[in-house]
Amino acid sequence: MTIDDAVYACARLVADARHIVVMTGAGVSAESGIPTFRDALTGLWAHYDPEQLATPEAFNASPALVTRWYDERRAACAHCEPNPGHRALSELQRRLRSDGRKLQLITQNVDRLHQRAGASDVIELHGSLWDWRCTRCGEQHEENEVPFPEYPPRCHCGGSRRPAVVWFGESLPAAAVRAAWATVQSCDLFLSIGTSGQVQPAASLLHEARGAGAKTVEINPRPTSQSGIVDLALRGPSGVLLPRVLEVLGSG
Ligand code: BJW
Ligand code: ZN
Repeated sequence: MTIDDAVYACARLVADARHIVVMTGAGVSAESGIPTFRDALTGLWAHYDPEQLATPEAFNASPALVTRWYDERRAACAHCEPNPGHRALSELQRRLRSDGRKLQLITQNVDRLHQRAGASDVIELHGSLWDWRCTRCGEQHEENEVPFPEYPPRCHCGGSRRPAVVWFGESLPAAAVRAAWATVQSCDLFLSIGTSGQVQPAASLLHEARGAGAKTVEINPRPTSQSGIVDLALRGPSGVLLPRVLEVLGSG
């Protein structure tokens, strides 16, 4: 199948669906200039493994180092803009809604670029770089100023603040899990975009969707561990392919 055929096939699935769930990963933000989670870290961070840094153990051992890593990523995100892939998904969500249909976004990303592109009701499975909470009193704040004056940032109670993201070994936010698993049970099309599908339990949502009888589509420049089980795979960057799907839908 050529890429044009795949784009048309995807547009047909979208046109026929009533309830679409889109699950995104770091790849959807790559064209905004945000490195994917498993891309090599650069500069000061070149010697670190992101899977080691994104853990409660790393934070407990080196809170200044870990909070600085997150603060630098937060500052980098503040200078990035949503790309045509984010905007195409928001536009599709608006179009479906005006048609009495539904597109529910579920993201593993912590960058908030879907929301900045105008998407609404985004389920954040792994939290956000913009929310921080105190490890002593538990108070949570949205922090829009970058950078912090010190690492780790301090709460008024004297405790250390940590990013309200989900690290390895931690539970996902209960409300997000409930909402994500519930919406997938009633979807008829599931799109997995820009994720390597390596991290659980997020990766299992595609299996849940298949179990519920939904068609499944993957959009990714590279094959993933889930490529073998999807109904349709589009090989290429989401910032190019999603606007093409929208264009085909628009032309009828
Ligand atoms: C493009 C592109 C372009 C490039 N266009 N695409 C069952 C079996 C084995 C292990 C486990 C299990 N259940 C739980 C675990 C443990 C663990 C886990 O899954 N480990 C695996 C590594 C094996 N999971 C957990 O610990 C989770 N908690 C949990 O399950 O609690 C209960 C429990 C605890 C302990 C034991 C058992 C149960 C929590 C997971 C939290 C993940 N958090 C992170 C960090 C968030 C904060 C931060 O950003 O620092 O979330 S890890 C990281 O991975 C981040 C991401 O959201 C997540 C997914 O990564 P993603 O988005 O897929 O990115 P990449 O980089 O992997 O892939 C990018 C893709 O984009 C690639 O495919 C590219 O090709 C593609 N791409 N350009 C489209 N232009
Ligand atoms: Zn506090």
